[in-house]
Amino acid sequence: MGGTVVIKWGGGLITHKDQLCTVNLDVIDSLAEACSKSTKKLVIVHGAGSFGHMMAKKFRLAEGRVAGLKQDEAIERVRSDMIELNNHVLSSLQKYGLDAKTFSPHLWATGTGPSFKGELPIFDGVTVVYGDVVEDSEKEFGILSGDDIMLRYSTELPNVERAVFAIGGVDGILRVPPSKAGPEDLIEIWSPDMEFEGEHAAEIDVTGGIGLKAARGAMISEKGVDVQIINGEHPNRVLAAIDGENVLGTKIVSGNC
Ligand code: IP8
Repeated sequence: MGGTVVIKWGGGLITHKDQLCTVNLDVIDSLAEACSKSTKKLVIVHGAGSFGHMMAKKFRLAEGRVAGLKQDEAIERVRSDMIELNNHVLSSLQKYGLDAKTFSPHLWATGTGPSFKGELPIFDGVTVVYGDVVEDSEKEFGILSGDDIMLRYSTELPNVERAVFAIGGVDGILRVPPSKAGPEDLIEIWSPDMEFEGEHAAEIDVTGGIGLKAARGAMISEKGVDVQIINGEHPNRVLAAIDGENVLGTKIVSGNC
């Protein structure tokens, strides 16, 4: 067994983002199968997609308590929808023979953003966590993105070899929005001093889209951990990225090297 690899399964990859609570089981199975072929110790962080963002947006959950909105019901709904999505992830991992255990963040994490609090749970087999609605000492509650969870796991666990962000629909960070991009627009090595015109579906997405992944990726790489963003629809790329082989995608470098 090699070192640890922390991998994000993007919410837009594992769900159909524009239809409430619709899961993409084929993609989940192909990701689980790819993960089962690696000998690395894995931490899997999955996003929310249509299981979290739509309700969170409607009830303004990322802002914390807002008077006049039925937010308590919405919090329970999003948490239970996320457990449902996580159950799909876990069953698929088990189907491919992986011993996996989930730690729901609302039970161990508080606060949002890169310095959220809580001791990071870890399991001997595959550790699974996800973006969630968590308590917050100032706002009462908020949305903790899987991208922030990626940051802390990738930089605080010992022996992390690399962090991989598997996303849907694109091969990595593109110079121009995906709708206008050709293959030549893929940025193969990105650092924070390079501009790109990311498309962020702010009308659906309550966290940060590709911009947040790039920002957290840069913070991870600053600590000396390799970071790659890849298209998770290609299982061969997922396995190659986990194993540290050369693969089509965007490598993130901190800018200090
Ligand atoms: O999709 C968001 O997590 P992300 C979590 O990883 C919720 O940014 C509940 C919207």
